[in-house]
Amino acid sequence: MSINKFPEGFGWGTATASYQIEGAVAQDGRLPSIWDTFSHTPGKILDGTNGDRACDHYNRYEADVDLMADLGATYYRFSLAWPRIQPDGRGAVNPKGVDFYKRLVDKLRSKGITPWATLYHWDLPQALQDAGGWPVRDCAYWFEDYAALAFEQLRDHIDIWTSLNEPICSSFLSYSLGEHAPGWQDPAAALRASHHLLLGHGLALQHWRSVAGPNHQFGITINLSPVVCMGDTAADRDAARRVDGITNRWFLDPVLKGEYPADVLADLAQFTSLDFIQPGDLEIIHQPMDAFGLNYYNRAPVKAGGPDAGEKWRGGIMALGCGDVATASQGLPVTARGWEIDPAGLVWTLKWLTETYDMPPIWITENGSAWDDQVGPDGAVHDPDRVKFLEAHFRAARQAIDEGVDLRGYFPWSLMDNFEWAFGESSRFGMVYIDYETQQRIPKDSFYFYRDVIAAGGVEG
Ligand code: IFM
Repeated sequence: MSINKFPEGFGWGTATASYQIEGAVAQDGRLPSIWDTFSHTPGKILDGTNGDRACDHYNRYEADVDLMADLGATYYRFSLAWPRIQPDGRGAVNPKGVDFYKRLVDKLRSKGITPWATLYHWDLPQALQDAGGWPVRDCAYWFEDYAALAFEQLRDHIDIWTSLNEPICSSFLSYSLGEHAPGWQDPAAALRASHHLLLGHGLALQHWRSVAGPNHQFGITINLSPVVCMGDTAADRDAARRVDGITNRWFLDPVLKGEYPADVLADLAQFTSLDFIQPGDLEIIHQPMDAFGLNYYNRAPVKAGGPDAGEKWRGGIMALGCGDVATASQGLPVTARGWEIDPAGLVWTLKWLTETYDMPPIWITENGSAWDDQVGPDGAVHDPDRVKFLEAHFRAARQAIDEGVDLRGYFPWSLMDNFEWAFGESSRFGMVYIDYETQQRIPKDSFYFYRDVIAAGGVEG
């Protein structure tokens, strides 16, 4: 069988995030983030774990980079921990926190791996939450200061900088659904948080661009759940429009077009004041970008619900105006998390983005699946479902390139099992198995599969 190769120079990488892997929460001057507080609150994390130890990557980063090198990865996407770099969220830098990232990046570079930094993957310093958190406008400006400080410290080490990871999660899931830190259930606050996150993104990029060198690249990562309308009535179509509006277009349109979607603004105005959107904000949010990070896991099949609808779409709580929408199913196989496996949705999403927006080059900054992995009697971890998942999605990505998408790289989530937020250590997404007690790392079959794909430059087909 011949190899269907990706373009020359395609970026094969892996991805992680600070709170999910670093552990060492009290080491070298780091102070608590909202996730330390939240995960230590009884009942918030499914298996009662927290990020105190996670993968102890802070102390084991060299071995982890060696694993990446063994994989043949050419990129590593990780996030900077705000409470390590600026422990109080404001004020002086913590040199020891910065030094950790310098050591990490030096090690990456020594292995020929390009570092890709995310500034904010949800670990807001607790001190800033105590001062109001993302629902207050000041938070966007605290973020700008942090962005400036981190860039000043690490600009010679890191070329690719993205502002936010998945702003829908750090707003709606965190301040409305209450599933993520800080666990609020206040939809209006969540909406304000979403705007301030986007404003923070714009301020950060504006600042970075003004001081950048020719080597620097800037962008954002947004997760998309393309909506599939599972009914054929006008009510079904309207439900799909509303869900698509609040989950996808609410984040994409300001960043890529400099405007909020008019239909969503009209929906929201029925429920809450929109006066947090101030004159000039959208111009700030709409910054030129060098890279767009897409996180894709699945699509969102929905239909109109009504009072007797079974499970209401999560947006009913997450965001205003979708309380009557019902979750549906496309009847596809699902992962251990119950997420539909939908590689065709990846092709659709990449093409839709390309056709709808004036896109910078796209990178898949996350895509992956959780399974109930176990170490077998042979000491290995066989994860055929993850292998199949990855293979199907790599093919989908290749197809999208053939169909005209400017896709530059692919970072499966995740390098290794890690602290999976509200699911704790119980949900495993890694290509490397972590024994949390011993901290042993065991590459799974999917690791070796991915290694072969990277070495071959593509998948068989
Ligand atoms: O683990 C998360 C990651 O932090 C953000 N994107 C989705 C992943 C799987 O839930």
